[in-house]
Amino acid sequence: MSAADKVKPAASPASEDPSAIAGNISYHAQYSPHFSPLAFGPEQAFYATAESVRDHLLQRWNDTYLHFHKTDPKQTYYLSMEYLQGRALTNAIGNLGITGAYADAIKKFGYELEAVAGQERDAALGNGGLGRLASCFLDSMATLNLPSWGYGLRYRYGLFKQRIAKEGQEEIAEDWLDKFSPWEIVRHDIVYPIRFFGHVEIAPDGRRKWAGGEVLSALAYDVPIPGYKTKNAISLRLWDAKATAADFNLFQFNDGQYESAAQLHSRAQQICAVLYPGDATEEGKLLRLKQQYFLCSASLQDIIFRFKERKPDRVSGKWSEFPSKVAVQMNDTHPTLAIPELMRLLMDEEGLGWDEAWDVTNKTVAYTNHTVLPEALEKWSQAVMRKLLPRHMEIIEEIDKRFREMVISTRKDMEGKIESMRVLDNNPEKPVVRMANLCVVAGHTVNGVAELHSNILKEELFADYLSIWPKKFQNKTNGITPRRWLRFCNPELSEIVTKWLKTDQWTSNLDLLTGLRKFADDEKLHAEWAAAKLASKKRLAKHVLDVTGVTIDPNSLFDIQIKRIHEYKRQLMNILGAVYRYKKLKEMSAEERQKVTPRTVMVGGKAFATYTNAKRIVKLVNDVGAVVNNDADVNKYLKVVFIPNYNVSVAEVLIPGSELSQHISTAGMEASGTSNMKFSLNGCVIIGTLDGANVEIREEVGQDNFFLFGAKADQIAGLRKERENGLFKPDPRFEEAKQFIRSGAFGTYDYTPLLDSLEGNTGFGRGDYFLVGYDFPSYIEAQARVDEAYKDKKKWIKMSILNTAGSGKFSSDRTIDQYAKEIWGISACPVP
Ligand code: GL7
Repeated sequence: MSAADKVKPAASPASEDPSAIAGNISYHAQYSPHFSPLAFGPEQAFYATAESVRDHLLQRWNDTYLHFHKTDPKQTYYLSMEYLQGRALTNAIGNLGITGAYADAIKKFGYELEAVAGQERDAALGNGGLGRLASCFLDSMATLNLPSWGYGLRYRYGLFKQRIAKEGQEEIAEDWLDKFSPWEIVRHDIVYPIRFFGHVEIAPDGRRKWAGGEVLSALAYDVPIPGYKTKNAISLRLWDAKATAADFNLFQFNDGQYESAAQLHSRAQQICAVLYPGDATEEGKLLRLKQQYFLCSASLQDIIFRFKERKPDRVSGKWSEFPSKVAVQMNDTHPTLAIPELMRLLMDEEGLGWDEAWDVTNKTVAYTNHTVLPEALEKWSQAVMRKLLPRHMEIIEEIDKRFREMVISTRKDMEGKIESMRVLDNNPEKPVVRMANLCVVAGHTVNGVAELHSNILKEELFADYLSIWPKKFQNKTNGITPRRWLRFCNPELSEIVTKWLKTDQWTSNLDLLTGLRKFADDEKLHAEWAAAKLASKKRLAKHVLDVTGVTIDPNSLFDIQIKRIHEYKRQLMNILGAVYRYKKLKEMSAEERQKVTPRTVMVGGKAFATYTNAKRIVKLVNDVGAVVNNDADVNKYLKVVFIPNYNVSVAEVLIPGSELSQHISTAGMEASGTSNMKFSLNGCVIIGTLDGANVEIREEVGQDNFFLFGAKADQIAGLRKERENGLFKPDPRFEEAKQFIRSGAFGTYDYTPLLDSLEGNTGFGRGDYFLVGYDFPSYIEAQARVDEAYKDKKKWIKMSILNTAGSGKFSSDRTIDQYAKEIWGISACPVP
């Protein structure tokens, strides 16, 4: 007998009664064919519970689909190559308001909800902030009842799993579909042909027509996204690539040529195999471009299908209606091919002329820029584009030509700028298509993701376009969903917030948090706040012990930096600071040490597999930790821990337990950052530069509750010049920290190349391009202010409360509401 047999199975979707829910879980345990009926361990309990929750979701998903169909509102389609969904169970039952009922139901099988939820694998179909933002946006779209869907790719392997070995980071394929995902529903009825290669023909009616090449199928998988306290559930539609039976060469197979018989099948598998295939090789580049086109073509065919489905009498003459029914948002340049693809579908399939197709396309698509880093602004080889997508290349050339003509005929004064503004870069050595330029030229709106970033776009990156289209550029400061990032990940603090605000409405109206300000000095609140923080710190300490074997002290200051490892994010500055701290501790007497604020420095994040310096940084953090944590003289006062395999569910443990978090990028380089918002919301104080959303966070929480340091964005270019001219004089503390590492204090690994990147004016080191040396002294001084502030417990808790109280602006509900009103022109469409 399995544990599931304790409860009588019930096939009907569970109500909110724990016994009925338990019956439904038992039903899924026994009648879903995934596991032996004899087994009902925590893992089986998770899958059965998830399938039971899915029944609720499907009901809502269907109702929402029908409601949108009937009312035919304008709908937004969010195109993104990345979604960092994380786990879904806790979030789903939380949004549906059935957490208590499910917790009770699961107890009937002898399990705790938390343990069962902990069995779920993270869906990591993204890299970092950009992908997680897309997932927060979906949560807000559903919660605000907006008619909007997300489109993405169903990668077989998501972002790699990180393991820390002796040599540093190792990457392992993340098999999130190893068993199956209980949240996705395969839609065998939703399939579109996707062509690659081939050539352009002129059809008998004179239209241009793309023909030949290879044709694969895009098959839809829907992941229902429930809104919080609403009946609406929207769709994240993920495409998988398939070849058909007709593509299987039975003759060859019977002849023993197994591989060539299934060639197209294996090529189809490659398309959705991994997120970010390495693109050092030509094959890798081609595959990445194929992925992008696959997403764009399948999504646009589907969007047009639904446009027609909602009103079958819509005739092709009515295409001018399309932009009043459809908004397409491109999440960075990755889905730029949506532009030529929509043009192609409208002209070649639907028979529109260029001008009409262009007008429809322009009114439909908008583009969000997420970075100003030159290496992230995509450029595709014209030759590769022409080979893979010959018809699209023609369309892009025509867009480029018409743009140039428009500038010449209307803006004589801009003629000198045309070469840098145009879509094609025809440099004979390396002719490319500039995707960001294509987005700006073709889209109706371009936005940045924080005030500072949007200003940099207007004043620098896209300044020339601004003078042509002054109204095209907007700012939409990023946000995070308060459900996942406070309500569900930090139940202790949430309860306190609800209690003191006397309402739980803050969960969907985050501005209400300002109501906490008037209690910022209340001793009773302080006691409760401190107790909640300590509970979260203990949970965090347990995680650290489980994954690293290092014991950390919950009474020390928990100082965390978690994000992708990148030189511009300056984890190296953090670790140099820790090295400096360690050296000073070593030099102190035992009495002197007793006055020191004990600290646990935690760093987590993945380094891109081929990014050598980032991997060296990971190794350095681990090496420093190994020495410091085992040094009995000082390890009461300092520990340094590298948290392996940082992902969404690890963040959900780390952020609630944080007290200080580091957002210390070189000013002007971090477009926004979103974990800074999560930390601040959870009552963590930030040490940071005036970069990205830090600027706005500091404004909202108050400058006394933010540890600021470092050069400002408008100084950076000048400082780099200074370095190039040999005018920079490094601070002795900076030299001391580097020298200590060079001396071999942290082992025999050769850190010379990494440290050399901070030296010199040019060459390998790029002359400390990220200005670690320049900002180091003010960083160390800001850290000293942190140490002092932390000694005054009352002061610290007040700062913590005021961070939470000032976080209202950073709800993704606010962000999405602004997109809906100011870019998309859509309104709520709640299921009655
Ligand atoms: C990013 C930015 O680097 C990050 O600052 C921003 O918060 C995020 C969402 O807008 O987008 N851009 C980018 O390419 N990645 C990001 O995280 C990977």
